[in-house]
Amino acid sequence: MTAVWGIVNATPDSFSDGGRYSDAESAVAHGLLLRAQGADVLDIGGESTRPGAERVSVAEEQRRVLPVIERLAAEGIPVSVDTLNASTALAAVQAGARIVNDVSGGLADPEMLAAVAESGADIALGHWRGPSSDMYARAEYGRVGREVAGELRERVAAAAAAGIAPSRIIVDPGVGFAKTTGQNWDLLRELSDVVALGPRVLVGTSRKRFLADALGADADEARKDLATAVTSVLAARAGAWAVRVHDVAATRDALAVLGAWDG
Ligand code: PMM
Repeated sequence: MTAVWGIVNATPDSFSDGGRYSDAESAVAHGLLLRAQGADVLDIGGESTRPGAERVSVAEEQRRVLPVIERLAAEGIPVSVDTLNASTALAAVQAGARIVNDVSGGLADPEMLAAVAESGADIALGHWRGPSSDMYARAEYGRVGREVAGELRERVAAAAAAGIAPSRIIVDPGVGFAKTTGQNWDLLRELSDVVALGPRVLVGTSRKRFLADALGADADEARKDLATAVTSVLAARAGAWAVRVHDVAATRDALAVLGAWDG
């Protein structure tokens, strides 16, 4: 059965409900809800990597994510930390995270791969060609699946060279990162190139802009979540080991239907 990673944003106001909870408390409550809905892993992030998003300081990132990781990990829940920073990755593992989710595949912080090797955590290496601010300038591909797989192969080799055991490595094609809408669909269609690399494959399509482009400009969050459940099932069918989503309940249902179909 394909694993489901539930997205927990430890960012201010993400789940604000009139100030009744502090930001950390509402992120923990949201994580517990996603776990109850069937998330296998909770992915905690304190900095948005979306196009045009502002960077936050490493100290602020850690202030946001560490208390949330500590509380969710203490519940026995497998937790990953979504970060580009080696020092945040190390502190997160000390707080109980078992996986480091680096959308840059270790490229953003030169210390990242060595830090993860030392920590003993698993690592998800994303396909990335540079910061979100100008990533579309780098969206040039011949055959996107083959090129993404080739660049991920280099990141896997770098991770192994840094001392991370191959069994601890996960690869992610980086849907939406330095890819146009058409290239994202081509990449998903060619996911077998990434699956053929060997490591477990994680795919994140949740609420991304290319889905809205398929649905129409007026698509709201609920419609994008339904579309995400569909792409997550298709990714599972194409060999993904895990999908990273906001709406865990819908994706769990969709994967259960796929499981029934497959018998
Ligand atoms: N996408 C985002 C953030 N983190 N991590 C992985 N492994 N894969 C992704 O595709 C990915 C990610 C950006 O989306 P968000 O802002 O909705 O979380």
